[in-house]
Amino acid sequence: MAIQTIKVPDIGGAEGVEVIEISVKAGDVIAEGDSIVVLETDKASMEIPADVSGTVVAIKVNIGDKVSQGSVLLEVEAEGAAASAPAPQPAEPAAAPAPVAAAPAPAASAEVNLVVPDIGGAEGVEVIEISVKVGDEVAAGDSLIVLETDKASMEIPAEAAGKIVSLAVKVGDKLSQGSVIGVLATSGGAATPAPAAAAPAKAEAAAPAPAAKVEAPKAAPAPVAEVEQTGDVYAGPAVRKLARQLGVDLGKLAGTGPRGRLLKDDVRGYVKPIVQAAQSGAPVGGGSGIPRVPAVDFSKFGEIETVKMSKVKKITADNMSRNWLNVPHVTQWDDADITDLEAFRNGLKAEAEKRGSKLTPLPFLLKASAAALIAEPTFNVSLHHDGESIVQKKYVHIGIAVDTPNGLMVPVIRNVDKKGLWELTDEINAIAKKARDGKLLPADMQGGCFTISSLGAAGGNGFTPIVNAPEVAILGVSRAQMKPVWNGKEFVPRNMLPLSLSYDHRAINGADAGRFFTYLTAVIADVRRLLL
Ligand code: CAO
Repeated sequence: MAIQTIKVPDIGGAEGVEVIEISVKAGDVIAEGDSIVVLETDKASMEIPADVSGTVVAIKVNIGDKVSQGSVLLEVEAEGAAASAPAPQPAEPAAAPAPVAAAPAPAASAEVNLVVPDIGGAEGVEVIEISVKVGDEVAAGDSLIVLETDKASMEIPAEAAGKIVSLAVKVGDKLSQGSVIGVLATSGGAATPAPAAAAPAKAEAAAPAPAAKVEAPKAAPAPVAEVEQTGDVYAGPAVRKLARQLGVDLGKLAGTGPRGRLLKDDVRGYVKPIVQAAQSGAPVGGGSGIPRVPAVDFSKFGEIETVKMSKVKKITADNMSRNWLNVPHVTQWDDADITDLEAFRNGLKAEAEKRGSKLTPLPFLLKASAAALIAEPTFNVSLHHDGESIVQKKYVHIGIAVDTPNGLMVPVIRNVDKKGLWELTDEINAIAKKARDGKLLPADMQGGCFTISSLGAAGGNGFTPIVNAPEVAILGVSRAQMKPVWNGKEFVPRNMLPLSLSYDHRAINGADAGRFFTYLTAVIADVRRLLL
């Protein structure tokens, strides 16, 4: 077995830097460039990427440990290393220069160009985030923009303190060394910036150059490596730092950046309502003020096993509590007669098979719900966070609850009102598969106006679905069954679909809900009504 150690590379001469996060555990398979630990000084945080691929055998540091260049972080059984082969020496990553947006030496207070420094020779690197806006005051070391290649993302911090006068880039632009990011009016007495471009690591004696942020492909592993596959959290150092300053657990947030990357705005968006609620005098935590369920040692009563919740389950749990506590729910029940719909669907089954798809009642329910949202627009709203307005939506996007091995996911089907049954069928099948494969992107789950939670295949007569705020209503679908229905003269057997409609009583009145439900069940009972 060929064991290699991964050590702290050159981190700009910083000594005794704290380990704030360990992104891997023993047994994990890591690839070269994967983030393994995050270090933080009082000025900067930096991700240390692996310089070898393989299986983690042992973690040699703990959170809170202080490390310096050369400290051993991990032992890794190197990939593909033959059992008999001599253990290769761990590759010592070369010193990685810190990327800083360099400005020519300014006078005490002057306007200077912010330019992309040496980024390891990478050309045409995409801007994926702009962390500042015109007028912002930045300190030396504050992140200006984030660049991302297909291998790594890197933050470009300001070399000097000052005020952003103008920005010359936008998200999606492709930049290389020397590209102008914008203009900075330096503050008097600001840190003397390094000469333009190639600002080598030791730019600031006190702040270790965020060496891990630099990509020097040939000499050093990728900086600020993507953490998507190695840990729960995909975020750059500046976002992590902000989260730590505010006490936010990034594991609880869903990123809205490219490929689910967490942005500073995600952190701010999470914190803002909590602060607003606190300032308004309302008790934080949804206004519940309810005592916690006491902790119980279940092992006293028999054998137990404690299993960590997946990230999806944790997010779902938080969302459910938030929605349950914030939304005054009302649930109404009704049965829709799907005898004719089922006859129509069964008649289409052969055609569906020929198309290679499976036609269930769900696309019909999507279509009918879209029509009901248009007929009764009070259901297609969200409450504005100012507490004084209603946002009326002119589009019809509907989420479907999908049961996945990781937990409940709610991908959104867009413009349901404009799509036909086959298109919806294909889309449901594709998005449900994507959800079960764990490949949904944040954008796939955003923008819903209404949700359908179908437990029809599982069974049950009815349930009270929880509104998926900021939506204001959700339809629960239970198992259809034949029931005797009085037609005015006699009882006839009809295939009845139990539906439960939960809604936010702040946005929707019982009378609105009655109209919506009557319309919905009528359309389901006779889908020809969709043509009217
Ligand atoms: N009554 C009776 N049968 C039903 C039915 C209903 N209401 N709804 C679906 N069925 C049948 C389907 O017709 C299909 O049977 P056939 O193959 O004979 O036609 C079978 O049940 C299986 O359907 P399905 O579940 O594969 O497909 P779907 O389109 O109904 O649902 C999806 C797709 C993705 C919504 C579903 O797979 C799923 O994940 N449901 C769980 C949703 C959930 O967990 N909700 C709870 C959220 S709150 O915890």
